[in-house]
Amino acid sequence: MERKVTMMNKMVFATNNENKLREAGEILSPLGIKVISQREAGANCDPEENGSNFAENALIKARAVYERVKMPVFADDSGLCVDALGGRPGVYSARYAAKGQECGKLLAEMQDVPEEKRGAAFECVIAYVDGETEFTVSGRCQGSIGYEERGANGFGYDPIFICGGRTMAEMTSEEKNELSHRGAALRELYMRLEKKGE
Ligand code: ITT
Repeated sequence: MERKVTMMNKMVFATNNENKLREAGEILSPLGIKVISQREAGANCDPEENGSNFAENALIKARAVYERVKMPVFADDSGLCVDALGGRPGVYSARYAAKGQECGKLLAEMQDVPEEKRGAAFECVIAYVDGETEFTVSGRCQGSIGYEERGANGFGYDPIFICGGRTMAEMTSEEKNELSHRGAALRELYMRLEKKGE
């Protein structure tokens, strides 16, 4: 991926999550896109994410921030979908457990689930809105749920989500960006924007 998006190089990421902002900056700035937070753009929106899937929630956030800032905006909604829990917590991640207690709650629910049934996927949908166009792109990362928290370089469910033998929180940021659901969706976003600019 060597070409650069030239027609627009500043985009607002509609999130309040500092980890997501850092990841997006690391992935998009080498591609020529400067990511600024909604706060830096003068917005402070936190709309009710009451959609029934990731795409609906991502669009709710992107549209709300676009109305405030009137410049290109993207928003993500992401979460963990666990096979043994019928896809939960999924889109309800943020409402599933108190912040910082996600891993403990999930580990407790999974304690009797055998190794071969511990499959899960991180999913991410990014919505892009610029007043003329809106679209969504998505990314997915397949893995499994561990039995304990491992690693310090992560947030949310990273310490219990295992991919290629390590938890996401045991990887360097560069390794996580390569593999992650949000990394995949951000690269997809870049490709869609590049096509749009041709
Ligand atoms: P915004 O809505 O402001 O973007 P949020 O933290 O509420 O921030 P989400 O609703 O998209 O974000 O995600 C809900 C939770 O899902 C999040 O707090 C994490 O616990 C988990 N999650 C999402 N992406 C993750 C990732 O890359 N690594 C670990 N956990 C993640």
